[in-house]
Amino acid sequence: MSKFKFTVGPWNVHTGADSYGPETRQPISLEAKFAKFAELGFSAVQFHDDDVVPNMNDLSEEEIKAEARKVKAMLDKYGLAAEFVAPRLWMDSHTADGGFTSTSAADREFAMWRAYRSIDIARELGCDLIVLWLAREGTLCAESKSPVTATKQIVEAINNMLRYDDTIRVCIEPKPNEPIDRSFCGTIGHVMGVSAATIDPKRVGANLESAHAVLAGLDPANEIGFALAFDKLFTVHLNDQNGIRYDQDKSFGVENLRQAFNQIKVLCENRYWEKGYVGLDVKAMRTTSDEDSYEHLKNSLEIFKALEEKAARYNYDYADKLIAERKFEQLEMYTMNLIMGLV
Ligand code: XUL
Ligand code: MN
Repeated sequence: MSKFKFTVGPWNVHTGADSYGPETRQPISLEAKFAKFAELGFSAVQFHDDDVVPNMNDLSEEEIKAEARKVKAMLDKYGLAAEFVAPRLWMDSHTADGGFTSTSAADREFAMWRAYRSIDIARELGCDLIVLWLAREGTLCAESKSPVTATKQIVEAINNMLRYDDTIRVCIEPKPNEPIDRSFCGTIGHVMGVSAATIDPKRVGANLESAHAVLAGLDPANEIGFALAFDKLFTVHLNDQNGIRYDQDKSFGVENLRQAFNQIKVLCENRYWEKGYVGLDVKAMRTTSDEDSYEHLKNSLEIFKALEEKAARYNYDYADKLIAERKFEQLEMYTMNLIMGLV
């Protein structure tokens, strides 16, 4: 039995299209996804604003809330909670140059409108968390934006959200690049700086995604630890990534098992299960068939739980003794043996 509660987004079951080719699988309805998520043992669902209300740009504020209530009823039917809502500030023509840091004032206003509506939707779904994956808050042309102005714009956008709702929490999911060349807020360290500069730092935290840390050349477990040290790890997106390439969203643990183990180890040592959900931001390979649309989720859960069991068996007395004697070769081999199933 895992101590953790797991979440997933509708985008984690997708049709297989990528930048170079069309769909390879049939689309699946939101309700069918909910049914399967519940069957697989997920406790909650993560959403983009337009996963909940697809045509939201064309609707009034009241109509958006009414649509969100329908999705809430569907969640209730399957015993699922909503974990967070994230404004999708990268698909719309208004966000071609980003949202909060766009060079167009009208587009910055649109981004705030979507952020406020995301809060409204979160409230209707019964959750208090907004995730900001700042997809295009950076540059393609380095000279197109001032990094000082842009950083202040991000802080101000978050302040506006905190003012709009007294109890909502906001967390940034940092990523160093892709789709933009240079991000303004690429690591957990950046997020902590932005958080500290807001009007209510306690309500502004981080969502660490394993693959994004790897893309930044950093260790995901240390990034998780850095946020935990400030009590700012509001959620996680666990997955895996083969080095500094395009964002791969591989199943958790399939590239680097030791790195995956250490993410779980730091989460367990800090009783993260009392603080937040474990989100699995994983995607199926393009070659996956329709009938295997959920295999990557099952695999990620299975690997997580197997590593959690190993973390629970970690012999801290033995490890402490080795650390005191600086016998790090032995400590490393003990850890490897545990992961390999030899102890
Ligand atoms: C992008 C990414 C997104 C966010 C949600 O790399 O991870 O799926 O997690 O907006
Ligand atoms: Mn993510």
